[in-house]
Amino acid sequence: MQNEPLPPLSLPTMALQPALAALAAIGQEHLLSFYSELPAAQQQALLAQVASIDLAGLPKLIDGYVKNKPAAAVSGSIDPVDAYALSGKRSASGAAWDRAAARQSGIALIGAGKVAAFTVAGGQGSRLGYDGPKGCYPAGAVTRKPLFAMLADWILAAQERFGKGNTIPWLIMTSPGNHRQTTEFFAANQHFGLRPQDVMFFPQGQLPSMEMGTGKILLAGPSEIALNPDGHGGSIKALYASGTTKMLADRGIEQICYVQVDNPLVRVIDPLFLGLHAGARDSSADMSSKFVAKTDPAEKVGLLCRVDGKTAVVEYSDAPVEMQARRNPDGSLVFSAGSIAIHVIARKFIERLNDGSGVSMPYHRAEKKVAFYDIARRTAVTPDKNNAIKLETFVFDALPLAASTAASGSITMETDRVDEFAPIKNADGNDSPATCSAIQTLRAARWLEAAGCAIPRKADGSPDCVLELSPRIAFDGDEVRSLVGTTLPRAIERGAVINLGSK
Ligand code: UD2
Repeated sequence: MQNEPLPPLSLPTMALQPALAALAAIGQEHLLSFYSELPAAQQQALLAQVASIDLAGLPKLIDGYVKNKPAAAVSGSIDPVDAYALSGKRSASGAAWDRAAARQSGIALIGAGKVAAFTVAGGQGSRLGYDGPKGCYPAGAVTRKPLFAMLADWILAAQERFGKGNTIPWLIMTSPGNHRQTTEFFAANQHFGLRPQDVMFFPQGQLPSMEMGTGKILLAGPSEIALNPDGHGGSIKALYASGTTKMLADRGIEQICYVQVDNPLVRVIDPLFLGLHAGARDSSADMSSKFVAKTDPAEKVGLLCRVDGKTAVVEYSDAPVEMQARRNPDGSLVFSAGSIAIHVIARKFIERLNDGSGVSMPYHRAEKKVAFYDIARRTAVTPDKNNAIKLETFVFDALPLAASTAASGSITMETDRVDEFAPIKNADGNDSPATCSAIQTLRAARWLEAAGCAIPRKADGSPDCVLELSPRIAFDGDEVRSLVGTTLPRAIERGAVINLGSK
């Protein structure tokens, strides 16, 4: 657990002879081919990398995922989830649910200091092509605020409204590759208004990239093993191993609000979602999820469903096409719960998954182009086709490990796409900075219009302006209603570019 200033990451290390013996036992001794030629510091760093790999578990991994492809993940019965739908009804039974009561329960949890925010920010962001941690990317439609600043605003907004003097800690999972840059960015930006002691960084684990076919671990250079972050599922282990869950327990924090770094619209701390997850008669679900309704069966998001009676996310590539296309009589999709990677996770659930009782997350295999150092030719190679297998774990694979009764295991809540989902994944096209800005504007325009503010619209119906509305000014559409005509304008001019509410 680290606040600032940050020392370099200290890794456990290993002596040469035991490292060589352990590697030779599993046919990976080539990793030390250049050891004797390296300066002492690089020798030590290389041995530390070796020590970070679970060598004993590697042969099983290579056999199951590299030399062979695991069988398709989905088997058993698959049913739609019984969601808390936006309509105010449960999707399976049609029974009404009490939005206001759930929200009040969530507010009480925040006010009692039982809630932390958590952002997974260890990914490599390779699709965006941005040179730096993705959270540093300028995403504000008007202000160009970085993603981290926009997420911080949501935390501050919740703290200001519901904290009752308690601060909300923000946990940030980095990866060894972006840890230093991330922490320096926070320090340089005064932690975006949060108290430095409330922002806690910890790096996720890494897994080696392995040559396709052989399972040989690749070298990235003579003194460096090709390692990749172990996926956002690595957060389940890293939260515990870093001492973060212990710190949370010491602070009396029970719930962890999990969000991704790439979605600046996400209501990081959502009283309603918290209340549904944990508010009922002091009992808490283990891990809960938000979703948006899919309208296009081909949309590439995981599908929240019940697999053999347990909540799970089935990746779009693993779900039968026919199943994804099935429609209800009213035309809506039967399997419509598109996972947008927003969860609340009980601290006790993370502790249980790490209690040594052998629960483990499955790995997912991806064939990738990985630059490597050719040992025989002593040269760096940039492949032009897939040459390696990367393995990752996914956080949503913890869902089926939750208790199986709906109440204590997992609840699923629908949210509005424009209200809460505008991820930045690609440089252009879908899920790009341009679509993210457009959705920020659209959401502000909708909320303002519903509150009686005049919004100029283009012929195609889209807002003819650029708007960015800080959550610190308005947490939701209801708050906008009370502010139009005072803090917020009654009308927006055609073509205007307005930052509504910088703080
Ligand atoms: C994820 C989901 C997808 C949908 C979508 C919503 C998977 C496989 N798919 O897609 O179903 O919910 O998000 O936006 O998850 N990260 C780490 N460490 C890693 C890898 C990723 O911290 O080793 C973080 C990353 O920084 C980001 C988040 O996890 O905040 C998502 O990663 P991604 O961009 O790889 O996920 P994506 O777009 O494939």
